[in-house]
Amino acid sequence: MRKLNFYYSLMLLAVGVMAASCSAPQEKEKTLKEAFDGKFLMGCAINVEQSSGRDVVGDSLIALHFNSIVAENCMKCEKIHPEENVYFWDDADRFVQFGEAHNMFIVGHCLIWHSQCAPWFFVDEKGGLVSAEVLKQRMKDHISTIVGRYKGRIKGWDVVNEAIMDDGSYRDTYFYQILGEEFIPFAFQCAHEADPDAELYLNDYSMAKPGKREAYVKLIGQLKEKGIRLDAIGIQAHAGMDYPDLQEMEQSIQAFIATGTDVMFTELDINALPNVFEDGHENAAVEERFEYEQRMNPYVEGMTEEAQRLWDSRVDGMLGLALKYHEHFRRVCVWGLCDQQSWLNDWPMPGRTNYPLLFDRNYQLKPVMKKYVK
Ligand code: 9MR
Repeated sequence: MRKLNFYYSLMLLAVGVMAASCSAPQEKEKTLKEAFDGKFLMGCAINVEQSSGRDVVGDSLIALHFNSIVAENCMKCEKIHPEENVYFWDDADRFVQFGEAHNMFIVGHCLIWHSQCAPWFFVDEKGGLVSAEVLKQRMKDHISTIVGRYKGRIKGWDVVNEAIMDDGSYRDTYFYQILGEEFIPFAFQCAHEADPDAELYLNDYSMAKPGKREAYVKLIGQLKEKGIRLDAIGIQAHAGMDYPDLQEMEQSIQAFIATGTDVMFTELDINALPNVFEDGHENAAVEERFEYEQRMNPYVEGMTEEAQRLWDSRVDGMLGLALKYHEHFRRVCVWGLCDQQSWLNDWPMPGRTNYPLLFDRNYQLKPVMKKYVK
């Protein structure tokens, strides 16, 4: 009897081993960069905590999932060039070193932007606005010093950021007031001279708006006519629960591609919270601010299932467009790693709990992404 039990146990063990060896091996989940490999680069905007190694968990996720990075803030004029002839390189250097250490396609953001431009840039010693000649010299110094320092290491630059209004008119910035439309080709020329191999981009938000679309198509044509290098249009893609209209976005993608220029989603995030702008307008202008209101912060304890479903469908909608046009999409870049790190917790209303990114507050990839990485 005991012998029988022994053989019986042996048989059970053998059956178990056979079953285990016959069952399909566990499929390892892909990383995001693997999931979209061959389609487009997967980028992430990183903050100085991350580029300096202080966000240890975040850094390991960025290294694992992304093959491109962009500097969220440390290369903006007021940070990197706060006074005339004074540059602050520490954060930008660390950002570039981080990208190189992980073999990433490194993107510089941004050379010419009205916002976050250091105040000295437009002012002469008497406090008046500088002449066109002086502004051009300052732009040239700024661009050639920064692009030159990272020549061959930063592979692409947002040269001009947010130059056009939603209705298609030029934004009334000091660059425009002093130099007119010429400030754009001039900036591109300076960047190209400083690193002839670097890719050069125009970058803007609300690109699904017809006025903006038309203005950019026209601008691309003008730059091409002048023989200016322009590699791709950066569609920032700061989206929300009800904007942009995906059909309008698709029309913009098609219109840009039709000019022979590639496209990218450069600052993708999806604002999960109620739109505080009265007319519900789509926006990413950092200077717009509202007082905190409790009713505008409904998901402090977490999103409702219904809101989550809608949010997920917005992610699928945006990624669907990038996948559909992947032959012309160079990169999809998210504007931050985890929800708690997003600028959208404090813009345009401070102190809200937002859920705009692909990783949650516990550094977990959100369920909506599982189908892409399986
Ligand atoms: O995410 C950035 C935030 O941390 C900064 O405070 C803000 C001002 O510099 O800029 C945010 O990034 C902006 C980007 O540089 C350009 N497009 C709009 C982005 C969101 O405002």
